[in-house]
Amino acid sequence: MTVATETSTTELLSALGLSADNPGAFDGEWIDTQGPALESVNPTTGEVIASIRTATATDYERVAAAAVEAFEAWRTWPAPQRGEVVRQLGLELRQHKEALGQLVTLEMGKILSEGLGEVQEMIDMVDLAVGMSRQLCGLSMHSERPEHRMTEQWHPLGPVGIITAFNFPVAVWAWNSTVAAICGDSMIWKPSAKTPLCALAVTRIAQKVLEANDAPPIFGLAIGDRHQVGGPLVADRRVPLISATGSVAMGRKVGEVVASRLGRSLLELGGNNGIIVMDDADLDLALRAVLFAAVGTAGQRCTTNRRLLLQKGIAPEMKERLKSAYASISIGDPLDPKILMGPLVDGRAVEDMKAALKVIEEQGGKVIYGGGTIDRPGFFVEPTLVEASGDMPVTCEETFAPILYLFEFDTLEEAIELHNSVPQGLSSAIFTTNLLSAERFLTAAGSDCGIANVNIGTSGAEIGGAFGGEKETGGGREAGSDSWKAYMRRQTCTINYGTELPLAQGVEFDVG
Ligand code: UN1
Repeated sequence: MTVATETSTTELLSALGLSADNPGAFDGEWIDTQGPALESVNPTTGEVIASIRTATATDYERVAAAAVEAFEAWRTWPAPQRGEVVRQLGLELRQHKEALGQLVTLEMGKILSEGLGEVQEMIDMVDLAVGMSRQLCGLSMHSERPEHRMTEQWHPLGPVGIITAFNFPVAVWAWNSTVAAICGDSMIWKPSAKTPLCALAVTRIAQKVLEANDAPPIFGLAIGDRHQVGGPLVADRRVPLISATGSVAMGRKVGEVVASRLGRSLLELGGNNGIIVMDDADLDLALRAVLFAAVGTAGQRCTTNRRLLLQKGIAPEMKERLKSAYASISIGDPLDPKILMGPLVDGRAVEDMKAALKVIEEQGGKVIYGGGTIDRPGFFVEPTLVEASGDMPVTCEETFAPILYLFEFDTLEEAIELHNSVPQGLSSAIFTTNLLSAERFLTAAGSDCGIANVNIGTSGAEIGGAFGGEKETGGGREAGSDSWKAYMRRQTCTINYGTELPLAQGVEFDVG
């Protein structure tokens, strides 16, 4: 299965309702956008796949106004009926899984198995959200006043701004949009400029489902730059929640603007995820997990394993095994099923990796495997292993590339301290067969991350759990568990079914 030829690329685009030149905004209809052309580039070849006419600030305004109107209608639909629309989205996604997965691979560069996995993640989110649509439960409390009743209920929140990154160009939309939809919200999606075709394809699928159900156009889309779309969206007082995925630098700006208008933000930002391998670990398991977590998606997941902390007894063996495993990683066209690592997303990502490697060298890091780029079209680099130490500031930064820093430690206490010493707090893992070490890693004094795993790598989380992290990762939680609460507003209701008006806290306030 490959879409290497020009004809098959055209066929793939047309199977998903796309062409060589596409409008870049949707408000229930495709808007004849007039903003500058944006070219979608295949990172495997460096060639242009298709072009998009981006949205201007005027186009954004149309999408935002439509989202407000759609919200006003959608919020009156019973939640299980909203769930039914989302269920049908799942049927369409199942039908388009192959094509959409291929498009993810073509436009973003992750291997096909991961491209298909990403669409599966959307489908899983749909199934979860459909169930949630019948479980948006509030609490009831006992009132301190006689003949009074207190309850808590959840209402739709409003139009939600969804800002997504290139590395999960479709799944992260689904994390937000399936839940927001069952919660009764409309959406304005601003996808990454590096993966506009994925966003167009997804929105076309969603459009079909909305139209089949005569549903309001809740799935708005505006592809444009930060001046025309991003800035206006983040500052828009009609949008009570901005859910943003991307770098810490981006999240800091978004968070500031949203906070200044007292809106809510849900931030899922950078990770610097560590894996601790204890002397008693099953090394075969640890090795396989580290390979997927560090090399998978060419190191471009927010959950990518970037720091490997090895207990001294097993460090030499693990390093040797890692070096030979890295040497066997097949690098090339991500549509080829034999390939395990595709390209980085663009030339800038390659430059960023080179710049990080320079700093690594200056700070005393030793590259023990890789470190180079690969001489072929597209944006290919070598997966890289670096012997590092705790006093290298570069190891506190997230470089979105397959660079894995190797540290050594003596005790678990030392490992946990080193592990928690970075500003980010997304995902973490320990490999051990000792129950006590595993449990210690999970205590309040253990991992400080939003995700903490035992004998599993840092990436590839299931959607049933709440996804997100602490510290500079931004504190937001998306996907499963009770994350839906971020997409609704809570209302506390006290009902007096008696004929007296007793006041709380025993306050008396009687006239005459
Ligand atoms: C991301 O990189 O932004 O846990 C999300 C994982 C995926 C999601 C990653 N399910 O690796």
